[in-house]
Amino acid sequence: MQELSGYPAVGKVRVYDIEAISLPIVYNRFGDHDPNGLMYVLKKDSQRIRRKAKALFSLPVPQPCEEVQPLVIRANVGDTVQINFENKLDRRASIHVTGLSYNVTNSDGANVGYNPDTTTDRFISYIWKAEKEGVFLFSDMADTRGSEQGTNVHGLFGAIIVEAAGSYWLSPVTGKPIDSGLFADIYNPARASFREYAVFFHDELEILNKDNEQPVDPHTGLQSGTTAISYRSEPMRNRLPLDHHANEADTGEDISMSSWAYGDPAPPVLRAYVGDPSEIRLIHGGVKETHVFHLHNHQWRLEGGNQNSTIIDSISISPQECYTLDILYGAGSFNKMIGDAFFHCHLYPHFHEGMWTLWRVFDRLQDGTGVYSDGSVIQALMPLQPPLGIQSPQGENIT
Ligand SMILES: [Cu+2]
Repeated sequence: MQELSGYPAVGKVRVYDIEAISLPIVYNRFGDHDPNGLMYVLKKDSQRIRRKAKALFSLPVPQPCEEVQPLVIRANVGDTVQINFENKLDRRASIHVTGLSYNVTNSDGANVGYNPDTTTDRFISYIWKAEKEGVFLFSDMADTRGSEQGTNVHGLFGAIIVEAAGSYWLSPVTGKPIDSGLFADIYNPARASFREYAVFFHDELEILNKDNEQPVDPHTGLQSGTTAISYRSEPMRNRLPLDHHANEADTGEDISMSSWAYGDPAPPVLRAYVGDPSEIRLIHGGVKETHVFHLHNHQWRLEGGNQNSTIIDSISISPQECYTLDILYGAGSFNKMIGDAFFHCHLYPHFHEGMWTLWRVFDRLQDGTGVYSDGSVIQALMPLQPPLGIQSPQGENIT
């Protein structure tokens, strides 16, 4: 008799060709940047993104490149993940995953004790087993220093998200399958579809302003640090000088963080239609400080899926930790809020130094033809659909 409770997760081998590259990373439209940025990128995207990033960096005020973002790849429970890693840096590098199973003698991405050295200055393959759902950080273990000489502060980290067996993931903008990306719409024949948002916290960056100088806070005249979400940062030091009423400083959250007044913040804005089931995959990519992720208007259970678990709206996250936040009642929460909900690090210096952005909840269809009040185009957002069974909308078989 068939064991119904033990539905087999029939996995497949997913192959990702990943490079580590160096490029300038621009953290916001004000030109704050790390000239020595590092990132993991899919090989097929590498040259295009690097070219675009360099062109935008060479503008009089360097501008961010949308595609420069921490690499997020996905797999399903039961899959084997093969990482073909090509190191394009002039230093040894690796990819070490935290939380998935692998053979420590060939896939650790580290050089530890008597184990074989699985860092590389050229090429190496790693095999990971996706055995449980969740979000898992990967990072460079060839250089573990947290200083500016190390690789972490310059951005060399990413994540793999393991979905339920049988899931597939589509672009929220185009509805087409994607190979990587911070945001995805997740479909599964046996589950409700949901919006998925990877959010990386990252701290104590090595940032120069548009004039290649250490940024200074206009209020204090002191040097200003920079904290980031997903390679972007919106420090208040840049917004304050835009205020037309300097003597009536907009210090309240309702104005100082308003996109009506100042435009959207640099870190990626999460987007949904009201009521969309939503999961935030929160990742601490840095190695220095603990942060407190706080999301306005929404809550989740400390232990997702456990009806007795405490309901919270903030969570402390330490370096290298990851959490899945399964948002109760979906986007807009029980009160069906529409508009922008802030989220930020609740340590106020970090908040002030750029660690905040928005979750934008729409109440009507955005098909790419709408415009905001300043005339900028509202990017399309595909409505979540019921799952389509074993084929994606493009007709591909899903396993
Ligand atoms: Cu913080």
